[in-house]
Amino acid sequence: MAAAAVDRTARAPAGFTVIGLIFGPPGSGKGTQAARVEKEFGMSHLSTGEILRSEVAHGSAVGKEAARIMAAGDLVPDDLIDRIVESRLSRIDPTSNVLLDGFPRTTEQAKALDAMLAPRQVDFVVSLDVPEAALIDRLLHRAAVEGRADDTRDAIMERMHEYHHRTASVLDHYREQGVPVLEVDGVGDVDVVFDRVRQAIKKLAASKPRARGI
Ligand code: B4P
Repeated sequence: MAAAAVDRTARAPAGFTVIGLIFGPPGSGKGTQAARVEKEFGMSHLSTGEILRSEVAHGSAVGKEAARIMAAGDLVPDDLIDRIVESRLSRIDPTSNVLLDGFPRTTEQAKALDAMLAPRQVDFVVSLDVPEAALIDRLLHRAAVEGRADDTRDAIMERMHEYHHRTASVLDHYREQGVPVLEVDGVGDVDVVFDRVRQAIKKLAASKPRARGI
């Protein structure tokens, strides 16, 4: 029996002009830089961390499930986050450029995103590089200023562990697919780091036809 044909044109994410990811360990400045990239390149910014924190603040069913996991510094389950991202992507204007921040964080999530975007692929990954000691200092500083539930010393150490064991390998997934990974030094003043990010994206856009929509 012939397999049912899949109408890929019906999947909104495949229509996006450019799809970029901002990637890095906890505290590397993904959210900080994503806000600037969004403004500079007119991209729709989707942060899974922000979505989860908003669900927690609203006391939704998702928030109740995620709150304890996030406070411990663990990653929320892949199937939950995949459903959130798929639903949010389907609500974005398909002619937009999209910047995903904090997703994917596991190879399984990366494969789920591949399926959501097929037959397209991610166009680029910006990877922020910051030494662990500086990451811990930044997060402890944020703890003192904002009091975020997952910025306790124990939760920070668990987040670093999860990053090394489950998230770092996501970059290999994209390198194996030939997706450009733009490695950016994330140490220095926020504006200095952003200048590096901007130059890296502009250089890519000038050389890769698929990234010219930015
Ligand atoms: P996120 O919200 O993604 O948080 P993050 O990794 O800590 O922060 P980010 O790298 O964006 O750093 P920021 O700009 O804020 O995730 C939080 C949690 O949500 C995860 O631990 C997990 O539990 C859950 N989650 C999210 N996505 C998930 C997924 N896909 N799967 C499963 N679970 C998921 O910067 C950090 C601090 O540094 C700030 O105080 C900032 O002001 C400062 N800073 C930034 N740039 C700086 C610079 N250049 N110099 C000095 N300080 C700087």
